[in-house]
Amino acid sequence: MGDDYTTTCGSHDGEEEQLSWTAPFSGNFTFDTAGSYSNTTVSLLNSACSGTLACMDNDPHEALAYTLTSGQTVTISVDGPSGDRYELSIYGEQCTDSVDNDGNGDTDCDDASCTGDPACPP
Ligand SMILES: [Ca+2]
Ligand SMILES: [Ca+2]
Ligand SMILES: [Ca+2]
Ligand SMILES: [Ca+2]
Repeated sequence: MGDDYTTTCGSHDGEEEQLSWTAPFSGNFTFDTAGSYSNTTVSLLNSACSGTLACMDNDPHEALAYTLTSGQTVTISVDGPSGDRYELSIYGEQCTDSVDNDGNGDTDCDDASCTGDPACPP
């Protein structure tokens, strides 16, 4: 860990943990730091870490939603006070597989995260 990246939002920049992650399907994904010990900031960067796609700093934890296409790779950065460990959950709903992928009780087009998906007529 180190503080190599400065967040573009919020006030909880600090040492960050970053990981590269590839979307398993096209959809709206949520990057959730619920359960982290300290106040966090979540950022999504492009795969080269040269640009910030999205940033969220709620109090204390974030559920940052972002739409990605299948196979798209992003870098997730979780910033917070030095020395703390962070919890990160990633979930999303694939809108056409008849499975409740994110386990929230709503499947495919019944799930709010599929609102606006081409597979789900309004
Ligand atoms: Ca930082
Ligand atoms: Ca926060
Ligand atoms: Ca599904
Ligand atoms: Ca669901």
